[in-house]
Amino acid sequence: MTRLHYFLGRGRAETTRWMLAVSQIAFENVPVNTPEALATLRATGKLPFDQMPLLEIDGLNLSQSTAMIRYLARRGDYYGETDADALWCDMIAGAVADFAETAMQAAFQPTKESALATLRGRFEKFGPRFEARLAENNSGFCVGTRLTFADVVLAEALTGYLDWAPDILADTPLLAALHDRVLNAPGIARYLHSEQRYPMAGNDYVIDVARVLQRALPTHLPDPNRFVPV
Ligand SMILES: N[C@@H](CCC(=O)N[C@@H](CS)C(=O)NCC(=O)O)C(=O)O
Repeated sequence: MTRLHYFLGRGRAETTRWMLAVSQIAFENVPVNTPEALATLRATGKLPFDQMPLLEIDGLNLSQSTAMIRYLARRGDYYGETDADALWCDMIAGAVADFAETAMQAAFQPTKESALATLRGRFEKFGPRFEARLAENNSGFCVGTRLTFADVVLAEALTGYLDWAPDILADTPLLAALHDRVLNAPGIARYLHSEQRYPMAGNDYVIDVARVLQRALPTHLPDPNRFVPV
């Protein structure tokens, strides 16, 4: 069985979940929701850098979310047709990682207003560039003429922005169409409606992460050092 070990939330495991979903690979979310569970996982020796997520698949222990999505892209033929396609997939996925980080950090911001301002600023930088790439490629996909992992991670990141700013794709119709296309891919649609899909991160998730990692909370939350060992 394919197993994905992570907190009870989307975070850095979510792109891997979308790639598993599009590849129609059944998987189990293994929740790591206590410091003890993390210590036990670390003691298995399966985390080469002591970090989550961990993906157990094909008898391998995969670390680093960017390596996971590329492994799944090669495995499922979502890396384009040519070396040039693969290069474009990597360039776009790299830009998407920079863009997605802002959505991932939004729940950790002190107010909804500050999170939204940061998200809108980041979208103004990257949104038009992704739109231009889709216009240039002119196939409805970011690379070549069929779905690649670049499309999947871009749609996942856009979902993170849309959760906060539902109007954000109003002026980028090609991006909006790509987002729809990926969300309607059979494996993705099924996953998004399944119990495996975690809700958008809120304070509960922020607190859970700090508790599991025994780290300080963002300073706007009460008693920010409550999980820091004394
Ligand atoms: N670049 C890594 C980042 C992994 C990472 O920072 N994981 C965090 C949880 S989201 C973690 O395990 N932190 C504990 C640590 O670094 O010791 C990836 O994308 O997988």
